[in-house]
Amino acid sequence: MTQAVATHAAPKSFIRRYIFSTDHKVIGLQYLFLAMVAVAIGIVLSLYMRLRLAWPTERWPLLAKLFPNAMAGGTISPEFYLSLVTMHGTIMIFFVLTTAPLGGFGNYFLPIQVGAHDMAFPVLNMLSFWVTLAGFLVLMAAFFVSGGAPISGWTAYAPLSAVGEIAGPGLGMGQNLWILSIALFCIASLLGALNFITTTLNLRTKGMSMTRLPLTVWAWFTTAVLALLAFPVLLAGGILLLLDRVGGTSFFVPGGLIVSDKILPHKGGSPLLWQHLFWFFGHPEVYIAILPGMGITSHVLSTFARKPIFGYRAMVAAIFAIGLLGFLVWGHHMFVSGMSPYSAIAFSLLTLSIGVPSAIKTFNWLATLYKAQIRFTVPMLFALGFVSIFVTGGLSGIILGQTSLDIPMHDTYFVVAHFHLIMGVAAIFGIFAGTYYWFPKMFGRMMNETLGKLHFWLTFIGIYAIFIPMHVMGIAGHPRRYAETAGFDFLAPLQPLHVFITIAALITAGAQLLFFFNFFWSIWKGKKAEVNPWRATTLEWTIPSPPPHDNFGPQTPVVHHGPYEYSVPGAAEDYILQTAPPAPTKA
Ligand code: HEM
Ligand SMILES: [Cu+2]
Repeated sequence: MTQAVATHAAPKSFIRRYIFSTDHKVIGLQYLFLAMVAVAIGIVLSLYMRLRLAWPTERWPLLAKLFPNAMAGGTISPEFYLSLVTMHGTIMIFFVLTTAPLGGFGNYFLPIQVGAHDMAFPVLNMLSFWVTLAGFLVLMAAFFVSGGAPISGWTAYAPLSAVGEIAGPGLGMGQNLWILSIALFCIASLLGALNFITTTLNLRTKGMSMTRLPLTVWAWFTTAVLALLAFPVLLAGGILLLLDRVGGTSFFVPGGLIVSDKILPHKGGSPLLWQHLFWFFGHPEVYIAILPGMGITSHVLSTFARKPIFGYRAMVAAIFAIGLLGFLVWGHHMFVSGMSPYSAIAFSLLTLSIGVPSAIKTFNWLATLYKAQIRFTVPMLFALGFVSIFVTGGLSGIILGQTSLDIPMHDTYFVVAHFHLIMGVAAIFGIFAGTYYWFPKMFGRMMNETLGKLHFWLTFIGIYAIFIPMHVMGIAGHPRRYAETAGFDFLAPLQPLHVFITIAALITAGAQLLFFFNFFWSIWKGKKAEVNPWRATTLEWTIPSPPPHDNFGPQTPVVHHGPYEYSVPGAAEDYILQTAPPAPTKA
């Protein structure tokens, strides 16, 4: 039996259809395109940094054209380097890793995968995209105001971020814009999170019990819960920081602080308070970035291994455990802040305990692959790459989670290597897996496999070439956020590694052009996609590619099967759609 529902007709005008659309699919694509613009800018900024690190005395008149003020004379000053670090980190974390996996794929596919016609609150959904875009534009504006972009890093540690331009370039208007941008982003993410949670709980179609949800939906749902609990803390912190800067308050600035020979008028605030607020958000944020990637990886591995995901319930429990524990470990970013060793032990133990659900997930991914007839498609390669990078990045996490090891390693390149692998690149691989997997559904055409495979191998090898040497540099004591090492004799022998990393980064970044080309070329010229090109089981593969405005038409689908019924003994084919009629019960 199918259920009839009241649906609204597709809007006619171009503006209502593609610009101010309330259709979750259009909004999902808007988020994806925003993330693509953001990642391109983020990569360019990282290459500027890499060039400076490899060849510190070189002039770059051509590159200076993009930043005529900041790069007057064609060189990157240490201050401008810090602006680049700040903007690169902020863009990547917020506008790429939060925007694409949750805002992009979550919006597009969560309603379809639960069998709904749209999100629970379509207008809020539209608003959340436009507020995100406003946040992005405000952040970009920081490059163009007097003083330029802030230099306080993506963590905006006080008092540097709190006392205004007296403390350095970019800390005037640039820092204000940064705070405003992040505040907008927080508001948008809250609106989005409400939608994801309500849609998952209330709009599931008939037969779609919680245990029949694809693991992607579980991942987006958990991520939304994290977003709902974490972003308000950052928002509050941001407002207090702004008040310290413009309202004369002293939340984060200690009394008697002297900057540039002047005693500041602030009294009795605590810089550590900012660190607590920031990381109470910041650690869950790294899970907000990576959990959707875990969901996509589970989904894609099962599809192309042609086997049910191993331990479905354990996978759901592990996602929840990671989400919950993620709120209890923020102190591991503050081991050197003078905290009591007793709290450090608690934070350390809790941090290491996240290894348990992470290991469960990894074990189940490998068990899913065990004795499988794997189809090495491009999305599958990226999902396998995700597992590889997640494990590599996780291993250095076990090292940094221990106070005794973190204290010497803190703020070195070891940390840069760790977080880029576990959060940055793993999440990016999840995004790539999702893009190659769902492209046929979103655009009705296939991406080119050969180009995709070339893109995968260049990126996979390139990423390791960039980030493995950084571990070595960190152990040798190379500090992070330093534009150059001249004057530190013990770092001189590391310079060839810097050159090696920069060349690897240039090649890896170049390889991303293959992806962009493949993406846009395939939208218009790719081979036409069938309804279900991967022979997959979940609801999005039962409707046309691309799906019509109201997804399922006037009827909602009825679900009779779990999400990963691959290679079921006795079945006619090696997959069973979730909507296939129920198996006849034996008499
Ligand atoms: C081609 C790939 C990338 C390269 C070559 C690259 C390079 C860099 C460099 C050179 C730094 C500055 C290190 C320092 O001086 O401390 C940095 C910092 C950072 N990157 Fe990346 N990056 C890449 C991708 C990403 C991605 C995908 C993310 C997403 C999470 C990311 C997030 C960050 C963050 C959060 C920081 C720290 C900013 C701060 O210290 O405030 N990066 N990256
Ligand atoms: Cu953390």
